[in-house]
This record gives sequence, C-alpha cells and structure tokens, in this order.
Amino acid sequence: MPQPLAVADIRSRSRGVVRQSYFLMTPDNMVENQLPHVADAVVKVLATPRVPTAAFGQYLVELSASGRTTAVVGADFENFLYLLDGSVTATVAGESHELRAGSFVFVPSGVGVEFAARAESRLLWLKKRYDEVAGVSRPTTIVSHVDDVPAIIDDLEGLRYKQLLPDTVDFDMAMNVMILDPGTVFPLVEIHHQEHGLYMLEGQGIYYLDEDHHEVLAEDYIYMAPYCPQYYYATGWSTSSYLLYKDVNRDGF
Ligand code: UGY
Ligand code: MN
Repeated sequence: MPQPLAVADIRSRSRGVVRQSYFLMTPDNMVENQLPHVADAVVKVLATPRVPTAAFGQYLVELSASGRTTAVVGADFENFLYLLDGSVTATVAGESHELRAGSFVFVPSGVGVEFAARAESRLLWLKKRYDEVAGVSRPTTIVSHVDDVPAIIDDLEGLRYKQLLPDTVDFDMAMNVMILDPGTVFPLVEIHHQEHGLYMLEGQGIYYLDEDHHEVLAEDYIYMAPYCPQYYYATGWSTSSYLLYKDVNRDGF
C-alpha cells in the first residue's frame, strides 16, 4: 500500500509559483507534452503567449536517441536552439550542422529548422515572431558553440557574460549566458520594458522577482514579464550560470 501523503506536503515540496509579473517552474513542475512533427521526444513547454505578456515560446525538448523532427518546424518564426546535452544534427535550409553540448543555432524568420538526435539529448528551443523594421535587414543564420564566444568581463566583480548573438539592430533578441561567482549580487534592482526567459544552467542563487525572493537551482526556469523588478544573488559554492533570453533593440511598440 502506498503511504498516505498529505496534500500540504505535496505543496510544500514545490518551489514553483505563478505570479502576474513572473513565474518560476522547477523540474518537478514540468509536464510532459508531445508536439506535431517532433517524434520520439518529450516536450516540456516552458513559456508561451498563453502568459498574456509573453511574446515568445520556449520548450525543453527531451529527445530519445531516435528523436527527430519529421518536417521543417518554426518556419513562420525565428528560432534559437541550444543543446544542453547529447548530440543532435540540426538542418537549416538543407545544410546540416552537428551539435554537441553547448552548441547553438539561430535561424532567422521564414526559414525553419529540422533536428535529429544522434544520442539521448536535451535541447532548449525558443521561437518568436520577428519584429520587422522597414529599412533594417533580417539577421542571418548563426551556428556556433558557447566555448567559442568570448566572455565579457562586467564592471561588477564576479560577473561575466557571453552574448551568443551579435548586439546589432538587425537582431530583435539577445541570448546571453550570465556567469556569476558565488557571492556575487547585482547591485541594483533592474526594471526594463523587455521580457526574459531564463534557464538555470548551473549553480544556485536567490532571484528577486517583483516583491519576492526565490531560491533557484540548476534546471529551473523563470519567465519575467516586462517591467518585472529583478536582481540575482549567486549563492552556494560553485559558479552560477543561466541562459537568458531578452527582446532587444526595439522600442516596445
Ligand atoms: O540584461 C539584463 O536584462 C540582465 N542583466 N537581467 C537579468 O540577468 N535578470
Ligand atoms: Mn534583466
């Protein structure tokens, strides 16, 4: 016979919360889905425009060794893939790229992408509609690896970051890896008109979101709405890093 389990205990074991200006989803909160044209894979849906302020979708795709797309996906959107672990072939406009942990691919709007695992793999997939501006050309495809992107040392001691995409106005999105030594704390509460999708890659810390503090750990996901007050305090004994989506280079209209 299973042991009786108090409902209050189930609740107390969950760190997940959903608030008006943010949500925190931990691995225990993530629910399995399947998506059309993604075979032999479990898709954990993180952010979608069903959160009224969210203008992007982000998915954790857990591929079995035979996991793959069965058609070009995301062609009406720009797409960003980041391989957390495993080994995947991504194909963009007929050209194939071998991805290993830390590889990433940016695909501009109108092209779409296909992917196929070569081993069990976990892929973060973000898609959004491109915010077109007359006279500004669309960005082009980028395939690279996080180790090949130099870290920028911030003025704040203990903080460095990698801009995986060029910081030029053709891009309407940034994907940055923020890297913090334990004990490092942002010295100000940021409030900005952009939104964030944040995936904790490693380490732990305290995230201040709106009026609340939350302990966050590797593999947690946070959505932050525009204007959500925020700062991070890296705790524990090891480096914290997180992959951070931000809509950039547009005026909010
Ligand atoms: O660039 C940013 O908005 C970044 N510093 N925010 C964050 O890490 N929460
Ligand atoms: Mn921010």
